[in-house]
Amino acid sequence: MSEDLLPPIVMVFAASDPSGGAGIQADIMTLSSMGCHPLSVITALTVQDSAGVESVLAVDADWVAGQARALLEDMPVAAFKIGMLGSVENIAAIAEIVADYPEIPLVLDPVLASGSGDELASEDMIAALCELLLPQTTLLTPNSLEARHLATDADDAASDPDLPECARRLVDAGAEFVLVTGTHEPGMQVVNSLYGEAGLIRADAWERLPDSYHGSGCTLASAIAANLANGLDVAEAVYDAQEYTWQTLANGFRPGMGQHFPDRFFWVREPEDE
Ligand code: PXL
Repeated sequence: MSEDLLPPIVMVFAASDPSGGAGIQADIMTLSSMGCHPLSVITALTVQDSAGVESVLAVDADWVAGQARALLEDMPVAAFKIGMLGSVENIAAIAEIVADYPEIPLVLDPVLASGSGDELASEDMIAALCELLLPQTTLLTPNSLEARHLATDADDAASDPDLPECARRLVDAGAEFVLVTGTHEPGMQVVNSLYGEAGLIRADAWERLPDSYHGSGCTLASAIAANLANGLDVAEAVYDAQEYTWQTLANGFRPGMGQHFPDRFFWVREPEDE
Protein backbone atom coordinates (compact mmCIF):
# COMPACT_ATOMS: atom_id res chain seq x y z
CA MET A 1 0.00 0.00 0.00
CA SER A 2 1.39 3.40 -0.90
CA GLU A 3 1.74 6.02 1.79
CA ASP A 4 -1.00 8.18 0.16
CA LEU A 5 -3.51 5.44 0.84
CA LEU A 6 -2.75 5.26 4.57
CA PRO A 7 -5.46 6.61 6.82
CA PRO A 8 -4.02 9.69 8.55
CA ILE A 9 -2.33 8.61 11.78
CA VAL A 10 -3.08 10.51 15.01
CA MET A 11 -1.09 9.91 18.19
CA VAL A 12 -3.15 10.30 21.35
CA PHE A 13 -1.73 10.71 24.85
CA ALA A 14 -4.61 10.09 27.30
CA ALA A 15 -5.88 7.93 30.15
CA SER A 16 -7.99 4.80 30.02
CA ASP A 17 -11.68 5.13 30.89
CA PRO A 18 -12.87 1.51 30.95
CA SER A 19 -16.50 2.66 30.58
CA GLY A 20 -15.73 3.85 27.04
CA GLY A 21 -17.50 7.12 27.73
CA ALA A 22 -14.42 9.35 27.88
CA GLY A 23 -10.63 8.99 27.87
CA ILE A 24 -8.54 7.22 25.30
CA GLN A 25 -11.39 4.87 24.40
CA ALA A 26 -13.46 7.92 23.37
CA ASP A 27 -10.50 9.20 21.35
CA ILE A 28 -10.00 5.84 19.60
CA MET A 29 -13.68 5.61 18.68
CA THR A 30 -13.84 9.21 17.43
CA LEU A 31 -10.66 8.97 15.37
CA SER A 32 -11.76 5.65 13.88
CA SER A 33 -15.23 6.97 13.07
CA MET A 34 -13.59 9.89 11.27
CA GLY A 35 -11.34 7.68 9.16
CA CYS A 36 -8.06 8.07 11.05
CA HIS A 37 -5.77 5.45 12.57
CA PRO A 38 -5.23 6.17 16.30
CA LEU A 39 -1.99 5.44 18.14
CA SER A 40 -2.91 5.18 21.82
CA VAL A 41 -0.28 6.16 24.37
CA ILE A 42 -1.82 5.48 27.79
CA THR A 43 -0.89 7.96 30.53
CA ALA A 44 -3.01 6.58 33.39
CA LEU A 45 -5.59 3.98 34.32
CA THR A 46 -8.85 4.92 36.02
CA VAL A 47 -11.53 3.04 37.91
CA GLN A 48 -14.86 4.60 37.03
CA ASP A 49 -18.41 4.06 35.89
CA SER A 50 -20.92 6.31 34.17
CA ALA A 51 -21.53 8.22 37.42
CA GLY A 52 -17.96 9.18 38.37
CA VAL A 53 -14.24 8.42 38.78
CA GLU A 54 -13.22 6.32 41.78
CA SER A 55 -9.42 6.21 41.39
CA VAL A 56 -6.53 7.08 39.10
CA LEU A 57 -3.16 5.31 38.66
CA ALA A 58 -0.59 7.25 36.61
CA VAL A 59 1.59 5.18 34.26
CA ASP A 60 5.33 5.56 34.86
CA ALA A 61 6.70 8.42 32.74
CA ASP A 62 9.35 6.14 31.16
CA TRP A 63 6.59 3.89 29.94
CA VAL A 64 4.67 6.84 28.49
CA ALA A 65 7.80 7.99 26.65
CA GLY A 66 8.59 4.42 25.55
CA GLN A 67 5.15 3.86 24.05
CA ALA A 68 5.38 7.10 22.05
CA ARG A 69 9.02 6.91 20.91
CA ALA A 70 8.69 3.37 19.54
CA LEU A 71 5.79 4.43 17.32
CA LEU A 72 7.17 7.81 16.27
CA GLU A 73 10.26 6.08 14.93
CA ASP A 74 8.08 3.65 12.96
CA MET A 75 5.12 5.61 11.55
CA PRO A 76 4.33 9.06 10.10
CA VAL A 77 2.10 10.92 12.58
CA ALA A 78 -0.18 13.64 11.16
CA ALA A 79 -1.47 15.11 14.45
CA PHE A 80 -1.08 14.82 18.22
CA LYS A 81 -4.01 14.88 20.64
CA ILE A 82 -3.35 15.17 24.37
CA GLY A 83 -5.97 14.51 27.06
CA MET A 84 -5.62 13.48 30.70
CA LEU A 85 -1.94 13.43 31.69
CA GLY A 86 -1.71 11.56 34.99
CA SER A 87 1.37 13.19 36.56
CA VAL A 88 3.84 16.09 36.37
CA GLU A 89 6.49 13.58 35.22
CA ASN A 90 4.26 12.50 32.33
CA ILE A 91 3.77 16.12 31.30
CA ALA A 92 7.55 16.67 31.24
CA ALA A 93 8.09 13.46 29.22
CA ILE A 94 5.37 14.31 26.68
CA ALA A 95 6.61 17.90 26.34
CA GLU A 96 10.09 16.60 25.52
CA ILE A 97 8.73 14.20 22.89
CA VAL A 98 6.46 16.64 21.07
CA ALA A 99 9.28 19.23 21.05
CA ASP A 100 11.07 16.92 18.59
CA TYR A 101 8.11 17.21 16.14
CA PRO A 102 7.27 20.93 16.02
CA GLU A 103 5.67 20.65 12.56
CA ILE A 104 2.96 18.21 13.74
CA PRO A 105 -0.26 20.00 14.83
CA LEU A 106 -1.08 19.43 18.50
CA VAL A 107 -4.56 19.57 20.06
CA LEU A 108 -4.46 19.88 23.86
CA ASP A 109 -7.65 19.14 25.82
CA PRO A 110 -6.85 20.35 29.34
CA VAL A 111 -8.65 17.68 31.37
CA LEU A 112 -8.91 19.14 34.88
CA ALA A 113 -12.06 17.36 36.10
CA SER A 114 -14.51 14.70 34.95
CA GLY A 115 -17.96 15.64 33.70
CA SER A 116 -19.29 14.70 37.13
CA GLY A 117 -16.78 17.00 38.88
CA ASP A 118 -14.05 14.57 40.06
CA GLU A 119 -10.61 16.23 40.08
CA LEU A 120 -8.30 14.77 37.40
CA ALA A 121 -5.32 17.19 37.59
CA SER A 122 -3.47 18.68 40.58
CA GLU A 123 -2.40 22.34 40.75
CA ASP A 124 1.21 21.21 40.11
CA MET A 125 0.08 19.44 36.96
CA ILE A 126 -1.82 22.52 35.80
CA ALA A 127 1.30 24.66 36.30
CA ALA A 128 3.44 22.14 34.36
CA LEU A 129 0.86 21.97 31.57
CA CYS A 130 0.88 25.78 31.21
CA GLU A 131 4.66 26.01 31.30
CA LEU A 132 5.66 23.01 29.18
CA LEU A 133 2.75 22.15 26.88
CA LEU A 134 0.91 25.41 26.12
CA PRO A 135 3.87 26.88 24.18
CA GLN A 136 3.78 23.79 21.92
CA THR A 137 0.01 23.77 21.41
CA THR A 138 -1.67 24.47 18.08
CA LEU A 139 -5.18 24.41 19.56
CA LEU A 140 -6.22 24.35 23.23
CA THR A 141 -9.82 23.20 23.88
CA PRO A 142 -10.85 24.22 27.42
CA ASN A 143 -14.45 24.44 28.55
CA SER A 144 -15.24 27.81 30.11
CA LEU A 145 -14.45 26.57 33.64
CA GLU A 146 -11.07 25.22 32.53
CA ALA A 147 -10.34 28.44 30.59
CA ARG A 148 -10.96 30.55 33.73
CA HIS A 149 -8.89 28.17 35.88
CA LEU A 150 -5.93 28.07 33.48
CA ALA A 151 -5.96 31.83 32.89
CA THR A 152 -6.05 32.94 36.53
CA ASP A 153 -3.57 32.10 39.26
CA ALA A 154 -4.45 31.91 42.94
CA ASP A 155 -3.49 35.57 43.70
CA ASP A 156 -5.60 36.84 40.87
CA ALA A 157 -8.70 34.63 41.27
CA ALA A 158 -10.72 37.62 42.47
CA SER A 159 -10.17 39.51 39.21
CA ASP A 160 -12.71 37.29 37.39
CA PRO A 161 -11.62 37.94 33.76
CA ASP A 162 -14.25 37.41 31.03
CA LEU A 163 -13.81 34.56 28.55
CA PRO A 164 -12.26 36.64 25.71
CA GLU A 165 -9.70 37.90 28.24
CA CYS A 166 -9.00 34.32 29.43
CA ALA A 167 -8.49 33.25 25.80
CA ARG A 168 -6.16 36.21 25.22
CA ARG A 169 -4.06 35.18 28.22
CA LEU A 170 -3.88 31.58 27.01
CA VAL A 171 -2.73 32.74 23.56
CA ASP A 172 -0.16 34.96 25.28
CA ALA A 173 0.97 31.88 27.25
CA GLY A 174 1.77 30.13 23.96
CA ALA A 175 -1.31 28.39 22.51
CA GLU A 176 -1.69 29.34 18.84
CA PHE A 177 -5.50 28.99 18.96
CA VAL A 178 -7.97 28.51 21.83
CA LEU A 179 -11.48 27.05 21.47
CA VAL A 180 -13.54 27.84 24.59
CA THR A 181 -16.63 25.62 24.80
CA GLY A 182 -19.78 27.03 26.35
CA THR A 183 -21.72 24.11 27.85
CA HIS A 184 -21.25 25.45 31.38
CA GLU A 185 -22.39 28.98 30.52
CA PRO A 186 -26.06 29.98 30.82
CA GLY A 187 -28.28 30.30 27.73
CA MET A 188 -30.65 28.38 25.45
CA GLN A 189 -27.76 27.73 23.08
CA VAL A 190 -24.23 26.47 23.66
CA VAL A 191 -21.76 28.92 22.10
CA ASN A 192 -18.23 27.74 21.34
CA SER A 193 -15.70 30.49 20.52
CA LEU A 194 -12.42 30.15 18.63
CA TYR A 195 -9.72 32.71 19.39
CA GLY A 196 -6.30 33.37 17.88
CA GLU A 197 -3.59 36.00 18.00
CA ALA A 198 -5.98 38.71 16.73
CA GLY A 199 -8.88 37.76 19.05
CA LEU A 200 -12.20 36.10 18.15
CA ILE A 201 -12.09 34.12 14.88
CA ARG A 202 -15.50 32.47 14.96
CA ALA A 203 -18.33 31.74 17.41
CA ASP A 204 -20.74 28.88 16.72
CA ALA A 205 -24.07 28.44 18.52
CA TRP A 206 -25.64 25.00 18.95
CA GLU A 207 -29.02 23.92 20.30
CA ARG A 208 -28.51 22.97 23.96
CA LEU A 209 -29.31 19.28 24.49
CA PRO A 210 -31.15 18.28 27.67
CA ASP A 211 -28.81 15.60 29.05
CA SER A 212 -25.41 15.56 30.81
CA TYR A 213 -22.73 13.77 28.78
CA HIS A 214 -19.56 11.89 29.69
CA GLY A 215 -16.78 12.35 27.11
CA SER A 216 -18.07 15.22 24.99
CA GLY A 217 -14.78 17.16 25.40
CA CYS A 218 -12.65 14.13 24.41
CA THR A 219 -14.88 13.62 21.37
CA LEU A 220 -14.61 17.25 20.23
CA ALA A 221 -10.82 17.47 20.68
CA SER A 222 -10.25 14.16 18.87
CA ALA A 223 -12.57 15.14 16.03
CA ILE A 224 -10.58 18.37 15.59
CA ALA A 225 -7.31 16.38 15.59
CA ALA A 226 -8.78 14.05 12.93
CA ASN A 227 -9.70 17.03 10.76
CA LEU A 228 -6.25 18.63 11.15
CA ALA A 229 -4.69 15.26 10.24
CA ASN A 230 -6.87 15.31 7.11
CA GLY A 231 -5.43 18.70 6.15
CA LEU A 232 -8.24 21.10 7.15
CA ASP A 233 -7.24 24.49 8.51
CA VAL A 234 -7.96 25.19 12.18
CA ALA A 235 -11.21 27.16 11.69
CA GLU A 236 -12.68 24.54 9.30
CA ALA A 237 -11.49 21.69 11.53
CA VAL A 238 -13.16 23.30 14.55
CA TYR A 239 -16.47 23.92 12.78
CA ASP A 240 -16.75 20.45 11.27
CA ALA A 241 -15.75 18.76 14.56
CA GLN A 242 -18.47 20.67 16.45
CA GLU A 243 -21.06 19.49 13.95
CA TYR A 244 -19.86 15.87 14.32
CA THR A 245 -19.77 16.12 18.13
CA TRP A 246 -23.27 17.64 18.30
CA GLN A 247 -24.53 14.66 16.27
CA THR A 248 -22.81 12.18 18.61
CA LEU A 249 -24.56 13.88 21.56
CA ALA A 250 -27.97 14.19 19.89
CA ASN A 251 -27.69 10.43 19.21
CA GLY A 252 -26.30 9.76 22.71
CA PHE A 253 -27.38 6.86 24.92
CA ARG A 254 -27.45 6.07 28.65
CA PRO A 255 -25.73 2.70 29.22
CA GLY A 256 -25.76 2.84 33.03
CA MET A 257 -27.19 4.83 35.88
CA GLY A 258 -25.06 7.98 35.45
CA GLN A 259 -24.35 10.28 32.54
CA HIS A 260 -25.27 9.82 28.89
CA PHE A 261 -22.52 8.79 26.43
CA PRO A 262 -21.96 10.25 22.94
CA ASP A 263 -22.46 7.75 20.09
CA ARG A 264 -19.39 8.28 17.90
CA PHE A 265 -20.72 5.75 15.41
CA PHE A 266 -24.22 7.22 15.16
CA TRP A 267 -23.92 7.08 11.38
CA VAL A 268 -23.75 3.26 11.40
CA ARG A 269 -27.30 3.22 12.77
CA GLU A 270 -28.73 5.98 10.56
CA PRO A 271 -31.43 4.74 8.16
CA GLU A 272 -30.11 4.58 4.60
CA ASP A 273 -31.57 7.01 2.08
CA GLU A 274 -33.68 5.21 -0.51
O1 PXL B 1 -13.86 13.81 30.05
C1 PXL B 1 -12.59 13.98 30.53
C2 PXL B 1 -11.90 12.70 30.84
C3 PXL B 1 -10.75 12.39 30.14
N1 PXL B 1 -10.05 11.25 30.37
C4 PXL B 1 -10.45 10.37 31.30
C5 PXL B 1 -11.59 10.62 32.04
C6 PXL B 1 -12.34 11.81 31.81
C7 PXL B 1 -13.55 12.07 32.57
O2 PXL B 1 -13.98 11.31 33.41
O3 PXL B 1 -11.98 9.73 32.95
C8 PXL B 1 -9.67 9.13 31.51
